Amino acid sequence: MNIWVVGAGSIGMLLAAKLALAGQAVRVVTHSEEQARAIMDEGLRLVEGDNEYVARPEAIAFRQLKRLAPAAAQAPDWLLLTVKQQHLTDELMTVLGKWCARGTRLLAWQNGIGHVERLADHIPASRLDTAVTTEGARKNSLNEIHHTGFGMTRIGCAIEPGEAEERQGTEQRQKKLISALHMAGFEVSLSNNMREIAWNKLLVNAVINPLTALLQVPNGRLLELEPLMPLMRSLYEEGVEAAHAENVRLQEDLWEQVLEVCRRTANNASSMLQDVTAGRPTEIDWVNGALLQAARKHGLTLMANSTMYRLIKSIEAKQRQSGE
Ligand code: KPL
Repeated sequence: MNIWVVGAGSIGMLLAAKLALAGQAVRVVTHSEEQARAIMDEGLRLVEGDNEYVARPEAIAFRQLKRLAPAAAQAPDWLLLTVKQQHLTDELMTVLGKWCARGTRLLAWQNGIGHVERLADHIPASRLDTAVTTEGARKNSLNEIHHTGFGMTRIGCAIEPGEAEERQGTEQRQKKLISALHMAGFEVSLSNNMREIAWNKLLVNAVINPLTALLQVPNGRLLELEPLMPLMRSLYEEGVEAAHAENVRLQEDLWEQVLEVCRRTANNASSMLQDVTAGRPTEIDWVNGALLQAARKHGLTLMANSTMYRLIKSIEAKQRQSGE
């Protein structure tokens, strides 16, 4: 299969490396030309347990991709969109939309919520899928990725397909991608309720991500800080309130799952901690910020989530000021 991975951050590099090692034709679309060159010249290194592998995907910078005229003959089967929410610009979505008009399907891997609505302005809804994953990875350099925790991934249509015929064609293509992901060593299943799955994961991220970023600790340490537990619980319960107001059904054992993710990914630096450490903007607007926005529509106030939001926004502002 011909697969393009757009966004060479931790999840993008992990997917590109493992799919290429499993024999798929992979092209990575990077932000910088420097990163594309590093991958082309030296390959994409994957560290997994005690093993190290070198994958050889093709790499191209977004600036070059923009210059290519989309042609059906070269259109990939899949675009795996792995940029963070803050990098989902109109320009990027417009370029990807042109490829999707040639028959390509797009699978969006963003954390949080809100991206489906933005993508649907550029990509036909019938070609748009979303993924929710708990894979853990850390980018060590421009061309080295460390697979820090094996997780699970659910994929499915971003918006439920209408016609039965369309549904069948879609499912066949999704199953083909799932089989490629299985061969690459990922645990993946198909879902027909991605909105619900995204919200369930959102509540996990709304507890773990801001707290790990503020306290500068890996996920597992949250469970060892006794004074923190009531705050974790408040963040979670406010999330439940917002989800119910939005008519989203949550898994009954979701609180247990929050704790389980901390245990299972104990040594992981959450994506928000990685962003803060690197001085990058975070995904707070699409995680706790998205909860606040949903709550506002129903006249709800989420005190704990609002405090997390303001603290992370303040860190971002401070980093911007010291970078000026
Ligand atoms: O999704 C994650 C993230 O870091 O964004 C978790 C599940 C918290 C794993 O680190």
